[in-house]
Amino acid sequence: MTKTLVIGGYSDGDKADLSRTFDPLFLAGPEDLAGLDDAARADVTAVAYKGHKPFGAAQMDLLPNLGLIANYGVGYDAIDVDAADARQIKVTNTPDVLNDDVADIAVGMMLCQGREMMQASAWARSGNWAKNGEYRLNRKVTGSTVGILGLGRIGREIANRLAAFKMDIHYYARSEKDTPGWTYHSDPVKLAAAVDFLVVALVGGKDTEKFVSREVIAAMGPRGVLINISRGTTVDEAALLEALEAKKIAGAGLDVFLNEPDIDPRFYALENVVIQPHQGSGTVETRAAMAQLQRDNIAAFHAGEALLTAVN
Ligand code: 8YV
Repeated sequence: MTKTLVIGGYSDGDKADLSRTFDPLFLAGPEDLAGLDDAARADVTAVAYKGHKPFGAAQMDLLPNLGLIANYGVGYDAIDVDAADARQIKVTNTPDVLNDDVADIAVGMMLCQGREMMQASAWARSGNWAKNGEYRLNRKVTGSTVGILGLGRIGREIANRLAAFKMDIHYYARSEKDTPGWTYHSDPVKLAAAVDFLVVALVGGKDTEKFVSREVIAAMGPRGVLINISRGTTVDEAALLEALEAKKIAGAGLDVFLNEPDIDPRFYALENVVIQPHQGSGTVETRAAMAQLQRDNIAAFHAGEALLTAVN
């Protein structure tokens, strides 16, 4: 009775690594749990979870001997931690190892958005550079004012990078931090009104749903650019699409969306949006570190040792 149920889309390398240490049973998604017979489900003591589909009470109740859900990712909003607590199931995640990559993507999207790098590349690739002359002038990024919503581990990495871009750094967090030279705002609407770039680095989940509200988006104004590397749920996406389409804000750089990967097709028509396919942590190095941390948590659980990065 020490089977590890591995749920989600893992690479062949990850699957081989999991198979070396554990006795895995692979499933594509939580919806496949119902297809397992009672005996197979009773064998499962740990779940290695990857993905963003909900894993809640209904799924947990299908696994009567489950003791651990080890999430592949820092954000564990897909997992109902209250339901896990009620069943004495431990949850772990993979914090810190991905901070650099996610921060890099946030800064990259700011540069791409301001400097129109996607459009400029397409324009050069068209072969008409000589005929059309210089690409149109665009927007300076260095020296802008930036607002970071959520100054957690990833938010700080973003702010540190932008400090090197000589930016005036403002932030919202639940409480003021020891950040000499950075300006704290307790009100996200006032933060949005004070900055050129608004970067969302909040945790996902119910508490932050539509935190970037219609009012916050309106406060950004016509020069405002929204960058989101957190979760699609943190932004009122209907309000964002309306503001982008009506050019009430200047643009956006988005790595995360509601209903991803089936994102709202209205985004495709917007030239002022840089779209990334939720690839913030998607480097070979970081995904290997995330997978290792997930395996280390599972190994600690099976050995009865302290979990490395426990959530509950
Ligand atoms: C995903 C992420 O986990 O860590 C997070 O919270 O959003 C990502 O790193 C990754 O895309 C795997 O699903």
